[in-house]
Amino acid sequence: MSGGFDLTAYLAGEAGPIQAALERAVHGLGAILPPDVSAAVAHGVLAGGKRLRPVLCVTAYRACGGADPGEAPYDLAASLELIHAYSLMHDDLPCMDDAELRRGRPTTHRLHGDDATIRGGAALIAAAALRCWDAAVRLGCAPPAAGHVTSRLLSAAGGGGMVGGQWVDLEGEGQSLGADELDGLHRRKTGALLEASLLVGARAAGASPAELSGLATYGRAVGLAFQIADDILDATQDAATLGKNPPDAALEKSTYVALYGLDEARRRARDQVDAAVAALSGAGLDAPALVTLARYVVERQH
Ligand code: GRG
Repeated sequence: MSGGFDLTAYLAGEAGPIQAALERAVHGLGAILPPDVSAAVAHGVLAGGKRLRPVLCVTAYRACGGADPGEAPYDLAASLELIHAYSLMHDDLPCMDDAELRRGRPTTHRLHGDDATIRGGAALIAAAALRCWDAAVRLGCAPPAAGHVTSRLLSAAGGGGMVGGQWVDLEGEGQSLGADELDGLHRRKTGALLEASLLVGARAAGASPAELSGLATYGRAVGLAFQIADDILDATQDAATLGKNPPDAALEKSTYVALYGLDEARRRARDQVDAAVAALSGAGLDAPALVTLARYVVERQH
């Protein structure tokens, strides 16, 4: 419990409908993909994860007045997690981080092979876009608005966002990046999709320009806080607790802990959380779930 808002109960309440939406998506793909690719997709999407992106999406949807009680908000939110799942499946491949463990389990390619993982990940990108568009229309968005919602998702996933950030990250291995370079890399690699999670939900709810701008500022600050917290966890916890292997140090990646030290990194993460919360109130958004989620992002243990 934090600030009177019970985040644990909130997340537990969201877990079921989010999982059901992800199962609908995986089931839909199962009907069109070969069995080995389908099995890789099922593992990559359904086997664990905090579901932070879909939670941000449905929470922003409601904070901006969205009131559809059915499956559509969760199908919209699932589109963010499908992009996230593909990115982790591909990130763990031997040609990228060559990881053996993710979410406490063997990575998708270790279980289902590189080929099925590459193909399944690629299929998830288009599936996410289709699901996002379809859910936005079911939520009452006219085609131009549904197009805006979907382009928000895809621009965050693409070269100007996550893919571009990943490329800079891989190029930067073995080099020591400065503060601006590190911020820029993580804004694209991690921050863009977190920000898009909020804006996709908000836009589908017909948010005002002030709400969109407040949520964008919140999302950028939470994205940075999330990454700093990730680096702190990576530097302070073992692979079994983290459920992830290898650590960033083994990949010679630049991190906020290496740049600032642990104490200063923690202080910067808290500053970002304060900035995120201030952006919500500045936009007139009364959203205790988002305030508590911002704190959770830096206090989490995995
Ligand atoms: C072709 C260059 C190129 C890129 C392809 C692989 C890829 C696209 C992008 C990788 C992006 C990536 C791995 C970003 C890291 C995001 C991140 C911090 C993941 C961990 O997020 P959590 O903690 O994970 O939300 P869970 O397991 O809870 O879902």
